[in-house]
Amino acid sequence: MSLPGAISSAAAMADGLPVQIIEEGVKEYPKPENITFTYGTAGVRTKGAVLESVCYRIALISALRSKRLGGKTVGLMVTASHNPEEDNGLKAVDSRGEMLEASWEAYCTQAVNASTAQELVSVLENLISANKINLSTPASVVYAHDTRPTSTMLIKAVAAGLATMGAHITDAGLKTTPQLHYLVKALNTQGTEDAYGEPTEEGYYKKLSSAYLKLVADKTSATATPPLIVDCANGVGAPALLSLLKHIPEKHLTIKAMRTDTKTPGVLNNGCGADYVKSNQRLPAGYEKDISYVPGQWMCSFDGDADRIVYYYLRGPPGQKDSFRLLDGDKIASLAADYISELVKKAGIELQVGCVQTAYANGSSTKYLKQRVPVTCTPTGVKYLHHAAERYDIGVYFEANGHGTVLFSTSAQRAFKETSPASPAAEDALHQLTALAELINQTVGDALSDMLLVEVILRARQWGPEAWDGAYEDLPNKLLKVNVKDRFIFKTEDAERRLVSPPGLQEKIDEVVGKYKDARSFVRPSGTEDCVRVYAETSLAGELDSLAKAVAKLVQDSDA
Ligand code: 16G
Ligand code: MG
Repeated sequence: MSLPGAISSAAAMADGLPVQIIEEGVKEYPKPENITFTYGTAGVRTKGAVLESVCYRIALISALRSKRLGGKTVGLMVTASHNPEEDNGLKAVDSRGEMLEASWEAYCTQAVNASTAQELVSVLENLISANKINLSTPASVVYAHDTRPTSTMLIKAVAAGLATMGAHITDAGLKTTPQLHYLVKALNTQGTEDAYGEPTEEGYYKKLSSAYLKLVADKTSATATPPLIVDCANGVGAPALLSLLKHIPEKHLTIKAMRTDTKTPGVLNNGCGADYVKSNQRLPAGYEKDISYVPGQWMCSFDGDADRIVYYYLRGPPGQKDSFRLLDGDKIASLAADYISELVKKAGIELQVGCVQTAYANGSSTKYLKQRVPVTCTPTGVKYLHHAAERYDIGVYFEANGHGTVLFSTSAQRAFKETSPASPAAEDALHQLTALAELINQTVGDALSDMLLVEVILRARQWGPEAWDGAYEDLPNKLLKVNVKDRFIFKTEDAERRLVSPPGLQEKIDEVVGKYKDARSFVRPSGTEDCVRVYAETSLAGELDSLAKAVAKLVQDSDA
């Protein structure tokens, strides 16, 4: 902490905000001119080099958030996920380990854009009075960062902001995003009957591995030979995976970790990682020569902060046309929802298992799921999916990009433990459900925990790649980016499936889509990049390009 005179006691703040120290902080971490930041679906995300002022200011807000929640611990994660290495970002985590309460996002945006210290103080004062925050309540914040080179400098600004507010701080160091979410929840439930786990990184590995070992102990492995090849995106998922594996005997999980270089500049997410594989629908660059391919070999990719995972395999030798097969977030959701709803039936308990997707979910996956469980569609962004999933007793949610998890309500978890089983099969199902609720990171999508979940189900089903892949055939689909003058004029309704603005554009899109057989297309502004995204899906592969281009052209023309 380099700021002089930082106060260490919350009580000293009873009379109001430490205005003088905030002024010094704003001077030490000046807001770059000519940049407008937005706190959106994934917090603030942009070039790491310009983010110190954002980190200092969001830290102030986090301390207020903790005070608002009666001193519970909240979290801050420094990461830009799957973005290029020079990007970075900051995301706030609420006390139950979920995303920051949406109504606070606007205050974050105002605070990071305030041009003077006075303006910043008045944003904070508005927040304090609108939320009736008692400044003398203590604050507690835990923060962590990924492997990006700018992370070290940015966590210093975070620490300075927290010190300004006299918050109790825990520097969790290098962590995956889901580990930070886990820590927040574990810290706040420690010592209660809902204790989520030991609030340490080691506690996280112990929780996941012991649940996994309970679930696979008596199963022979469908994936152990050949080993599962894991692309760690050269990010924080690499050390985390290696630490997790220390808790799991090799006979229960054999892994070959690839793209684990967290030191060489420029390699993070570069030609590898879940986003690269999903967007390009191909193997990580260089795999053709780096892996010795064995038929039936499973592969998966994490993203840069290890909160996404996609699986894939090859139907023929690497490089051969059409041999690459992707098993994305939709396929994982289908695998999990199908398996879990079956277990619930076997257990003989009355619980509603549901699935939550976004408009990006492949139409075939939605059809497959609807034949098994109720399905809800929400706008893009984890916070929407997460809250919709909470409405089911057991809510499976996944975005097609591989971010997702399963939420078990308190009553569901109680039912697993308290129901008297009617048969040995029902008893086994109840034990499995109990262990699954421990295995799955219920705070947020988690590549490590999701990977173990997939392994458990594949072993239970004794499935190889084709069997899982065969659940349904993805409809051909395409995603295009269109650069426009102002993406904020594009406004959507019906979970982003229809545009309400610019006027008349949706009708034109409907007309174009109507010309193709069983086709679907929608347009939405990106929440993380300055562009509009066009999604198109057709039943006939040969028609896909033409539909996607036609809709993209309509968007371009509307911007003229
Ligand atoms: C963020 C979201 C992710 C979403 C993506 C869409 C969180 C934690 N992350 O990465 O869920 O899929 O944005 O990006 O909510 P887009 O708005 O640029 O298409
Ligand atoms: Mg991520």
